[in-house]
Amino acid sequence: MSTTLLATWKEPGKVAIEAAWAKRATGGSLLDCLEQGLAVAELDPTLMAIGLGSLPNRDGEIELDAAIMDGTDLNAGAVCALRGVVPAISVARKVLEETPHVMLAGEQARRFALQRGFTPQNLMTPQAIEAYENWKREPAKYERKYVHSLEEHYGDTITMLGWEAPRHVIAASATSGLGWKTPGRVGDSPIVGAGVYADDEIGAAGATGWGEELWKAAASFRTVEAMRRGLDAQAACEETVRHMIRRQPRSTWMPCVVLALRADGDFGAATSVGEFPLWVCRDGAMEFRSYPGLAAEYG
Ligand code: SD4
Repeated sequence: MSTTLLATWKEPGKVAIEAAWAKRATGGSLLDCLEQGLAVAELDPTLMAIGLGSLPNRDGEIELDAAIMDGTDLNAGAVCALRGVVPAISVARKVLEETPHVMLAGEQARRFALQRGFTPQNLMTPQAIEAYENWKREPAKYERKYVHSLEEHYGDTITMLGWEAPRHVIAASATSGLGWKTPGRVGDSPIVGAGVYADDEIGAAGATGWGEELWKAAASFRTVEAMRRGLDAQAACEETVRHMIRRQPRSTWMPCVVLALRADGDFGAATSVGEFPLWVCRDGAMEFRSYPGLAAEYG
Protein backbone atom coordinates (compact mmCIF):
# COMPACT_ATOMS: atom_id res chain seq x y z
CA MET A 1 0.00 0.00 0.00
CA SER A 2 1.41 3.36 -1.00
CA THR A 3 2.78 5.16 2.09
CA THR A 4 4.24 8.57 2.89
CA LEU A 5 5.87 9.43 6.21
CA LEU A 6 7.13 12.82 7.41
CA ALA A 7 9.42 13.52 10.39
CA THR A 8 10.72 16.84 11.72
CA TRP A 9 14.31 17.98 12.28
CA LYS A 10 17.49 16.67 10.83
CA GLU A 11 19.19 14.44 13.35
CA PRO A 12 16.38 12.96 15.43
CA GLY A 13 13.98 12.96 12.48
CA LYS A 14 16.27 10.64 10.52
CA VAL A 15 16.34 8.08 13.33
CA ALA A 16 12.57 8.25 13.69
CA ILE A 17 11.71 7.99 10.02
CA GLU A 18 14.06 5.08 9.42
CA ALA A 19 12.59 3.19 12.38
CA ALA A 20 9.07 3.99 11.22
CA TRP A 21 9.78 2.72 7.73
CA ALA A 22 11.42 -0.44 9.10
CA LYS A 23 8.17 -1.14 10.94
CA ARG A 24 6.19 -0.55 7.77
CA ALA A 25 8.43 -2.87 5.80
CA THR A 26 7.54 -5.69 8.20
CA GLY A 27 3.82 -5.10 7.80
CA GLY A 28 3.14 -2.60 10.60
CA SER A 29 0.03 -0.43 10.49
CA LEU A 30 0.43 3.32 10.09
CA LEU A 31 -0.22 3.70 13.83
CA ASP A 32 2.47 1.08 14.59
CA CYS A 33 4.92 2.83 12.29
CA LEU A 34 4.61 6.28 13.84
CA GLU A 35 4.69 4.88 17.37
CA GLN A 36 7.79 2.85 16.52
CA GLY A 37 9.57 5.79 14.90
CA LEU A 38 9.07 8.02 17.92
CA ALA A 39 9.68 5.24 20.46
CA VAL A 40 13.06 4.32 18.96
CA ALA A 41 14.12 7.98 19.03
CA GLU A 42 12.89 8.40 22.61
CA LEU A 43 14.85 5.36 23.77
CA ASP A 44 18.08 6.48 22.07
CA PRO A 45 20.16 8.14 24.84
CA THR A 46 22.43 9.82 22.30
CA LEU A 47 19.56 11.89 20.89
CA MET A 48 19.02 14.87 23.14
CA ALA A 49 15.82 15.74 21.32
CA ILE A 50 13.23 13.56 23.00
CA GLY A 51 12.74 10.92 25.67
CA LEU A 52 15.69 9.38 27.52
CA GLY A 53 18.53 11.90 27.94
CA SER A 54 16.70 14.95 26.58
CA LEU A 55 16.81 18.50 27.94
CA PRO A 56 15.32 18.87 31.42
CA ASN A 57 13.26 21.62 33.03
CA ARG A 58 14.63 24.27 35.40
CA ASP A 59 14.66 21.77 38.28
CA GLY A 60 16.76 19.32 36.28
CA GLU A 61 13.88 16.93 35.62
CA ILE A 62 12.81 15.66 32.22
CA GLU A 63 9.08 16.07 31.61
CA LEU A 64 7.72 14.49 28.46
CA ASP A 65 4.71 15.33 26.29
CA ALA A 66 3.38 13.06 23.53
CA ALA A 67 0.26 12.52 21.46
CA ILE A 68 -1.03 10.31 18.69
CA MET A 69 -4.20 10.91 16.65
CA ASP A 70 -5.93 8.55 14.26
CA GLY A 71 -7.68 10.14 11.27
CA THR A 72 -10.03 7.16 10.94
CA ASP A 73 -12.32 8.31 13.73
CA LEU A 74 -10.45 11.29 15.25
CA ASN A 75 -9.52 9.15 18.24
CA ALA A 76 -6.51 10.50 20.14
CA GLY A 77 -4.31 9.65 23.11
CA ALA A 78 -1.85 11.92 24.89
CA VAL A 79 0.27 12.36 27.97
CA CYS A 80 1.81 15.53 29.34
CA ALA A 81 4.43 16.37 31.96
CA LEU A 82 5.22 12.65 32.22
CA ARG A 83 8.29 11.91 34.35
CA GLY A 84 10.53 8.90 34.54
CA VAL A 85 8.91 6.72 31.88
CA VAL A 86 9.75 6.17 28.22
CA PRO A 87 8.60 5.95 25.51
CA ALA A 88 5.96 8.60 26.21
CA ILE A 89 4.45 7.98 22.77
CA SER A 90 3.70 4.38 23.73
CA VAL A 91 1.97 5.56 26.90
CA ALA A 92 -0.04 7.97 24.73
CA ARG A 93 -1.05 5.07 22.50
CA LYS A 94 -2.25 3.15 25.55
CA VAL A 95 -4.38 6.17 26.51
CA LEU A 96 -5.80 6.10 22.98
CA GLU A 97 -6.52 2.39 22.89
CA GLU A 98 -7.25 1.46 26.49
CA THR A 99 -9.12 4.41 27.98
CA PRO A 100 -12.10 6.57 27.04
CA HIS A 101 -9.90 9.66 27.63
CA VAL A 102 -7.69 11.86 25.46
CA MET A 103 -5.00 12.97 27.91
CA LEU A 104 -3.43 11.94 31.21
CA ALA A 105 -1.16 14.35 33.06
CA GLY A 106 1.89 14.32 35.32
CA GLU A 107 2.06 11.92 38.23
CA GLN A 108 -1.19 10.20 37.29
CA ALA A 109 0.07 9.62 33.76
CA ARG A 110 3.15 8.01 35.26
CA ARG A 111 1.06 5.83 37.54
CA PHE A 112 -1.07 4.76 34.57
CA ALA A 113 2.08 3.84 32.65
CA LEU A 114 3.48 1.79 35.53
CA GLN A 115 0.16 -0.04 35.86
CA ARG A 116 0.40 -0.87 32.16
CA GLY A 117 3.84 -2.43 32.63
CA PHE A 118 6.23 0.41 31.77
CA THR A 119 9.42 0.45 33.84
CA PRO A 120 10.29 3.53 35.93
CA GLN A 121 13.62 4.94 34.90
CA ASN A 122 15.95 7.86 35.59
CA LEU A 123 15.92 9.72 32.27
CA MET A 124 18.85 12.03 33.13
CA THR A 125 21.82 10.57 31.28
CA PRO A 126 25.34 11.92 32.00
CA GLN A 127 25.00 14.03 28.83
CA ALA A 128 21.71 15.54 30.04
CA ILE A 129 23.19 16.21 33.51
CA GLU A 130 26.13 17.99 31.89
CA ALA A 131 23.79 20.11 29.75
CA TYR A 132 21.79 21.01 32.86
CA GLU A 133 24.90 21.94 34.81
CA ASN A 134 26.12 24.12 31.94
CA TRP A 135 22.77 25.86 31.84
CA LYS A 136 22.75 26.42 35.61
CA ARG A 137 26.23 27.90 35.47
CA GLU A 138 25.44 30.30 32.64
CA PRO A 139 21.68 30.41 32.04
CA ALA A 140 21.87 33.51 29.85
CA LYS A 141 24.08 31.67 27.39
CA TYR A 142 21.63 28.82 26.95
CA GLU A 143 18.34 30.65 27.46
CA ARG A 144 16.18 30.65 24.36
CA LYS A 145 19.08 29.12 22.52
CA TYR A 146 17.56 28.06 19.28
CA VAL A 147 20.00 27.21 16.56
CA HIS A 148 18.74 28.17 13.17
CA SER A 149 21.24 26.52 10.91
CA LEU A 150 20.36 23.25 9.25
CA GLU A 151 23.72 21.82 10.18
CA GLU A 152 23.39 22.38 13.91
CA HIS A 153 19.73 22.13 14.72
CA TYR A 154 18.68 18.87 16.26
CA GLY A 155 15.32 20.10 17.54
CA ASP A 156 13.73 19.05 20.80
CA THR A 157 10.63 17.45 19.39
CA ILE A 158 9.81 14.99 16.68
CA THR A 159 6.47 15.37 14.99
CA MET A 160 5.51 12.71 12.47
CA LEU A 161 2.69 12.47 9.96
CA GLY A 162 1.79 9.31 8.07
CA TRP A 163 -0.40 8.67 5.04
CA GLU A 164 -1.47 5.51 3.27
CA ALA A 165 -3.52 5.11 0.12
CA PRO A 166 -6.26 5.67 -0.53
CA ARG A 167 -7.10 8.19 2.26
CA HIS A 168 -5.81 7.43 5.75
CA VAL A 169 -3.66 9.67 7.96
CA ILE A 170 -2.10 9.60 11.45
CA ALA A 171 -0.39 12.43 13.35
CA ALA A 172 1.97 11.91 16.29
CA SER A 173 4.45 13.91 18.31
CA ALA A 174 6.88 13.32 21.18
CA THR A 175 8.96 15.91 22.99
CA SER A 176 10.74 16.94 26.16
CA GLY A 177 9.40 20.42 25.42
CA LEU A 178 11.55 23.51 25.49
CA GLY A 179 14.78 23.05 27.44
CA TRP A 180 14.85 24.71 30.89
CA LYS A 181 11.08 25.15 30.91
CA THR A 182 9.17 26.00 34.06
CA PRO A 183 8.27 22.71 35.79
CA GLY A 184 4.74 21.69 34.83
CA ARG A 185 4.78 23.65 31.60
CA VAL A 186 3.07 21.85 28.74
CA GLY A 187 3.61 22.80 25.12
CA ASP A 188 1.63 22.30 21.92
CA SER A 189 2.89 18.81 21.10
CA PRO A 190 0.41 16.71 23.13
CA ILE A 191 -2.54 19.00 22.41
CA VAL A 192 -5.04 17.89 19.79
CA GLY A 193 -5.46 20.77 17.35
CA ALA A 194 -2.22 22.48 18.41
CA GLY A 195 0.66 20.00 17.96
CA VAL A 196 -1.24 17.27 16.09
CA TYR A 197 -4.45 16.80 14.16
CA ALA A 198 -5.69 14.05 11.85
CA ASP A 199 -8.94 13.60 9.96
CA ASP A 200 -9.15 11.14 7.07
CA GLU A 201 -11.76 13.36 5.40
CA ILE A 202 -9.10 16.02 4.82
CA GLY A 203 -5.60 15.12 6.06
CA ALA A 204 -3.21 15.55 8.96
CA ALA A 205 -1.10 18.38 10.31
CA GLY A 206 1.52 18.73 13.00
CA ALA A 207 3.61 21.45 14.58
CA THR A 208 7.03 21.99 16.11
CA GLY A 209 8.94 24.98 17.42
CA TRP A 210 7.65 27.46 19.93
CA GLY A 211 4.75 25.62 21.53
CA GLU A 212 3.06 28.56 23.23
CA GLU A 213 2.63 30.43 19.94
CA LEU A 214 1.63 27.32 17.99
CA TRP A 215 -0.95 26.45 20.60
CA LYS A 216 -2.46 29.95 20.61
CA ALA A 217 -2.86 29.64 16.84
CA ALA A 218 -4.43 26.15 17.12
CA ALA A 219 -1.88 25.57 14.38
CA SER A 220 -2.59 21.96 13.39
CA PHE A 221 -6.36 22.28 13.35
CA ARG A 222 -6.09 25.60 11.48
CA THR A 223 -3.93 23.95 8.84
CA VAL A 224 -6.27 20.98 8.35
CA GLU A 225 -9.20 23.37 8.07
CA ALA A 226 -7.33 25.37 5.43
CA MET A 227 -6.99 22.16 3.42
CA ARG A 228 -10.71 21.53 4.00
CA ARG A 229 -11.31 24.84 2.21
CA GLY A 230 -9.41 23.46 -0.76
CA LEU A 231 -5.81 24.60 -0.27
CA ASP A 232 -3.02 22.17 -1.03
CA ALA A 233 -0.80 21.12 1.88
CA GLN A 234 1.97 23.65 1.18
CA ALA A 235 -0.45 26.57 0.80
CA ALA A 236 -2.28 25.54 3.97
CA CYS A 237 0.96 25.48 6.01
CA GLU A 238 1.99 28.84 4.63
CA GLU A 239 -1.40 30.33 5.39
CA THR A 240 -1.17 29.24 9.04
CA VAL A 241 2.37 30.54 9.48
CA ARG A 242 1.57 33.86 7.76
CA HIS A 243 -1.47 34.23 9.98
CA MET A 244 0.78 33.73 13.00
CA ILE A 245 3.36 36.21 11.76
CA ARG A 246 0.61 38.78 11.21
CA ARG A 247 -1.33 38.22 14.44
CA GLN A 248 1.32 36.96 16.88
CA PRO A 249 4.43 39.16 16.90
CA ARG A 250 6.28 36.64 19.09
CA SER A 251 5.98 33.97 16.44
CA THR A 252 9.09 35.40 14.82
CA TRP A 253 11.21 35.17 17.98
CA MET A 254 11.71 31.46 17.46
CA PRO A 255 10.73 29.05 14.69
CA CYS A 256 7.03 28.20 14.54
CA VAL A 257 6.64 25.31 12.13
CA VAL A 258 3.67 23.49 10.67
CA LEU A 259 3.67 20.47 8.38
CA ALA A 260 0.73 18.88 6.59
CA LEU A 261 -0.09 15.70 4.73
CA ARG A 262 -3.35 15.75 2.78
CA ALA A 263 -5.57 12.69 2.56
CA ASP A 264 -4.48 12.24 -1.07
CA GLY A 265 -0.76 12.17 -0.12
CA ASP A 266 0.12 15.78 -1.02
CA PHE A 267 2.41 17.30 1.66
CA GLY A 268 4.09 20.57 2.67
CA ALA A 269 5.66 22.54 5.52
CA ALA A 270 6.38 26.13 6.53
CA THR A 271 8.26 27.95 9.29
CA SER A 272 8.10 31.51 10.58
CA VAL A 273 11.88 31.94 10.82
CA GLY A 274 15.03 29.90 10.37
CA GLU A 275 15.32 26.96 8.04
CA PHE A 276 13.13 23.99 8.75
CA PRO A 277 14.50 20.52 7.95
CA LEU A 278 11.98 17.78 7.10
CA TRP A 279 12.45 14.09 6.32
CA VAL A 280 10.12 12.56 3.77
CA CYS A 281 9.81 8.82 3.13
CA ARG A 282 7.74 7.74 0.12
CA ASP A 283 7.44 3.97 -0.10
CA GLY A 284 10.88 3.64 1.44
CA ALA A 285 12.61 6.37 -0.62
CA MET A 286 14.10 8.87 1.86
CA GLU A 287 14.41 12.53 0.99
CA PHE A 288 15.55 15.50 3.07
CA ARG A 289 13.92 18.85 2.40
CA SER A 290 14.50 22.34 3.72
CA TYR A 291 11.90 25.09 4.08
CA PRO A 292 13.04 28.72 4.46
CA GLY A 293 11.41 31.04 7.02
CA LEU A 294 8.48 33.13 5.78
CA ALA A 295 9.19 36.16 7.96
CA ALA A 296 11.67 38.48 6.30
CA GLU A 297 13.43 39.15 9.57
CA TYR A 298 13.50 37.88 13.10
CA GLY A 299 11.31 39.85 15.46
C1 SD4 B 1 7.22 22.66 22.74
N1 SD4 B 1 6.84 22.52 20.38
O1 SD4 B 1 7.16 21.99 23.76
C2 SD4 B 1 7.65 22.01 21.45
C3 SD4 B 1 9.14 22.25 21.23
C4 SD4 B 1 9.65 21.90 19.86
O2 SD4 B 1 11.52 21.60 18.48
O3 SD4 B 1 8.93 21.60 18.95
N2 SD4 B 1 10.96 21.95 19.65
O4 SD4 B 1 6.97 23.87 22.73
